[in-house]
Formats: sequence, structure tokens, C-alpha cells
Amino acid sequence: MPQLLPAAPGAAGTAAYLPALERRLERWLDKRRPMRADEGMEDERMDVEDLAARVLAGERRALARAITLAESARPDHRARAGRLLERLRGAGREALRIGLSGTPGVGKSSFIEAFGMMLVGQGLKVAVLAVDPSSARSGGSIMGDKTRMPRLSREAKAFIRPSPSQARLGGVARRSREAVAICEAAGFDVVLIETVGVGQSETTVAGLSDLFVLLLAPAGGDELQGIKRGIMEIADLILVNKADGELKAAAMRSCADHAGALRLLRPRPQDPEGFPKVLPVSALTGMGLEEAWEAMRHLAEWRRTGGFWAANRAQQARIWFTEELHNGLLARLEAPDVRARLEELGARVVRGEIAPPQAARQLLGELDDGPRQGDPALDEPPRTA
Ligand SMILES: Nc1nc2c(ncn2[C@@H]2O[C@H](COP(=O)(O)OP(=O)(O)OP(=O)(O)O)[C@@H](O)[C@H]2O)c(=O)[nH]1
Ligand SMILES: [Mg+2]
Repeated sequence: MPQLLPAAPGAAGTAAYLPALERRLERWLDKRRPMRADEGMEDERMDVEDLAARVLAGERRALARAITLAESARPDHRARAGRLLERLRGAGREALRIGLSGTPGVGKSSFIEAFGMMLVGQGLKVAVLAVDPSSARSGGSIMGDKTRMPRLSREAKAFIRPSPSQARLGGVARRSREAVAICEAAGFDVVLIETVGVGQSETTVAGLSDLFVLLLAPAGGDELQGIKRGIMEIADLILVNKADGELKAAAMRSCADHAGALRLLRPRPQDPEGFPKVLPVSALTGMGLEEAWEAMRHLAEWRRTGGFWAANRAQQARIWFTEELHNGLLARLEAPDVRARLEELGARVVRGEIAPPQAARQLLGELDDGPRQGDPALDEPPRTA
């Protein structure tokens, strides 16, 4: 029998026994642990060209890897992600990007499961990306979404990607933007970008989408669920979910109320007659899903013809560029040598040895040229009081 454990301790061996056992256990567990999402990223063989080719061929594993690469904040990964996106851009593929938001429990996961299955049934390829507004929900979202989308997550024509677990530089917007672009290049027809509706995240998701859908639950009576005006203003389609069983009547009333509220908003040039629209749906029974899809397609088609689609995408590309520029500059301040200089100059500012604007200019100059020799602000000995 192969010896799995070290020899049992004799009187003298007890102290050495436990650490040895621990090391063996660790090695054993290590071989069995699931692969980390970022594993293999250092693999030189998997160069950008290869990865791009596989993403374009629709390989799921490559797709997941490409998104992981885009989610990484490491400077060398950023550089590779940049090259990858440039390579993928050349494919010129375009999906319908649908942003979807709603408060917790409104039925987002259930809706995406039902709606996604309907689209897959029509032969479409569907990607689902989740955007968490903060890292507060991290950990929960993966399991939560996969268990709430049991059928879709098994579909060969569907791809579900939970949100990145932590937001650092650039935050969720950048990572999601790149994930959307990667899915698009991988040949998905529809990319659903889901977020839980709290505060800023709806605006972020709307800024990544061609259409923005707000999912609501039926409200009791004639109250309007206290939806912020700003959210109403960016919604292209409001779907009142759970329009089934006992909730159906309340859902229909909610639809009428929201339609009334939408009529009070100023018309937007990017909308055809009748939009933004309110429709009842049920993720449970499937009621209204066809109509919702029809409304989305009509709106998308109208916007394409009128040039609004292209204008929106161009605008989004411009914002993406500016954000990336800002993030890139901020990331340079995070480099260890720059941080050290920042601390140093900061301390001198605090001691009143250099004016704050001059210190900032100094550091910015160094970012461009490296530390300047002979600059008085650098070389002067600290003034003593
Ligand atoms: N009656 C009815 N219940 C629904 C419907 N859609 C979802 N639900 C129920 O509502 C609850 C929440 O659904 P989820 O799909 O998890 O909602 P969610 O918006 O994804 O929730 P979070 O992920 O927590 O933000 C579950 O118990 C669902 O079964 C529907 O169309 N009709
Ligand atoms: Mg959910």
C-alpha cells in the first residue's frame, strides 16, 4: 500500500509530524483545487494572436480567458488586453447590446433565463454579463446567477459571465466594456448586461448598451415605486415582471401608471413613436417575452436606420477612450517608484517646502521624462525653520 502519511510519530517525532502532514495535505489539495480564473495568464505560448483567433472562432475557454485578461489591472495584462481588443475590433462583428437593470428580487435572473432561452430557441447566441455596482456582493453573484439560470447556463449557445469580484482602477465600467467587446467579437448576437439597480450602476450599464431595459415588479395601488427620474429618463423599455397569478392585476395597473409617467417626459430624438414603452412580462410563464423582444428589435432597427445607433456607439467609443486615458494616467501614479516620489514630494508640501502646484508639476514632468537632474525643487536641501 502506498504510504500517504508520514510515519506515525515516535516519542521524538511528534513535533515534526504535524507540519509534514500539513504539507502533504496541501499538496494533495492543490492538485485537486479548481483552476483559478487567472491561471495560465502568464503562459507565454498563449500569445495575443492565438487568443484572438480562438475568440473569433467562438472557443468558450478562450473567451473566458480573454475576459479574465481584460479584467486584470496588471500593466502587462493591460498591454496585452489592448492588443487583443485591437485585433478583435478588426472582425467588425456587432451584437445587440441590451442593458438590464432592476432592484434586488425583481426577477432579473429569472427574466434572463427565460428570455435567453427564448432567444437561443430562435437560433441566436446569447452572452450574459453581470455588473455589480460594488464588490459588496462578490462571491454571491456567481452561484446565485448560475443557480437562477440553470437551463441557460447549460446551453451551448449561451455564455454567462459573473461580474468581476473586485473593482480597482477603472472600476467595473472599463472591465465590462471590454468584456462586451470580446463577446461581440466571439460572435454573440445578443449581449445582455445585467446590473442590480442601485445608484450609479444603471447609468454605467446604459453607457455600455444599445438599449436599456428597466425591470420592475408590480407595485401595490397607484404608487410609482419611487423610481428616480434619472432612471426613467434613460430607460428605453420598462418591463413590469411577475405579471402572472395574483400579481397580474397589480402588474397591469403598474404598466398604466408608468406609461402615464413616461408621457410626462420630454420626447427624445432617438425614439420612434410609442417609445419608451412599458410592457407586462412574466419570467415565470413566459408571457410577454415575445412582445418585449419584438419591441427591442423594432427600436434597434429604427435607431439603425436613423443613424442613432452609430452615433451612440461612436459616443461610447469616445467616452471609453477618455476613460482609458484617465485610468492609464492614474495607473502610472501607482507604480512603486512614482508612489515613492509622490510620498516624498507630498511630505515636502506638508512641511511647506514647496508649493502644491509646483510639486504636482514636478511629478508630472517626471512622469514624462524621468526625474530631472538639477531641478531646484528636487535638489535643494530641505529648508530649516
Ligand atoms: N410570480 C413570479 N415570480 C417571479 C417571476 N420572476 C421571478 N420571480 C421570483 O422572484 C424571486 C426573485 O427572482 P430573481 O430572478 O432571483 O430576481 P433578481 O432580480 O435576479 O434578484 P437579485 O439577483 O437578488 O437581484 C424568485 O423567488 C423568483 O422565483 C415572475 O415572473 N413571476
Ligand atoms: Mg439575480
